[in-house]
Amino acid sequence: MLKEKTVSGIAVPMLTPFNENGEVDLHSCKKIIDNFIEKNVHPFLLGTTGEGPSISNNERKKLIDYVGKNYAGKTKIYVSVGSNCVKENIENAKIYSDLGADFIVVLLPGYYQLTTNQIMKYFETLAENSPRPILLYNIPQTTHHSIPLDVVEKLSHHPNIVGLKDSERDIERFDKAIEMFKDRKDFSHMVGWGAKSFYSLSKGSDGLVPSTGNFAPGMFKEMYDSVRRGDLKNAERLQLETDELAKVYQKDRTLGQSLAAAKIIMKFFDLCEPHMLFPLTRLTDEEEKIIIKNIEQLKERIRIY
Ligand code: ELE
Repeated sequence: MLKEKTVSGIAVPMLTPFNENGEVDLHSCKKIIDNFIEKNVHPFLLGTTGEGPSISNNERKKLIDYVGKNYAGKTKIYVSVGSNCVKENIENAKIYSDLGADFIVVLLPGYYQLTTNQIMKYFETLAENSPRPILLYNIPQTTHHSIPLDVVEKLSHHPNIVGLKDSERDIERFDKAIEMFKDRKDFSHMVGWGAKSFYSLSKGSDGLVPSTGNFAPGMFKEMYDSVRRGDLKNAERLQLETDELAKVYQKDRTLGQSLAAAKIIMKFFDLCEPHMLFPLTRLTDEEEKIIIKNIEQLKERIRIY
């Protein structure tokens, strides 16, 4: 039986809000997810942007339980698994599915160098054991492995594998993958590279996973809708504007520092406090002030929504 295409649109890799004790702050989760739902985008929990790998198992379950209980059926809930222990990933895929996840987004274990066959077998094992469909998550920046596209192609025919979320910053790879999957009715290409959102959508990608969507979800939804209806000019304008927003927290920062900076912007929009989970830490007061100043200035020129 042919799978149907189930993954498209905008899934925002949600920054996880914490209180000062490092516990997940559910009150802020509500504000963030209500805003997503208002803008018609979906939450993607426990990803790279969400400090997923730093969060304890109990806190992860608390978050998914809350989101499942309050939002299942109202939005599509994506949740990442990505420990180096395969057994734990299988268990978590089951637990998260029971708690309300619609899709399990699977990272590669990054500790040992894996062969192509091991990568293949790993994803097949997860797909066979996950009660919910899985997406392959390619992010060599953190897992130190790139999932080869011919492996993705083979896996794409598995009945429980519905898409690729690609965050590898390699434009040739993007071109090849989009060409490979754009006409497939049963497998999705999701873009984990904010700066290439418009480019990829206009070539045939199915959707976006942009970190800037945490505080500007409506702008990405409008970009997506604009491409779908052929208004490329408007979509391109939104790309340029969201690029400017991304620069405020990403330019000249490590990935971890950029997440701390993004939380300052979240605070500016009253969406959450800027607490980070150790080993990531907050920025200095001086840096925080500069970010606020920059975002205030941008807000004069760009409608952020
Ligand atoms: C993506 C990229 C987002 C996000 C996750 C994600 O957090 O798990 O360019 O910042 O939008 O991997 O990191 O890229 P930008 O999937």
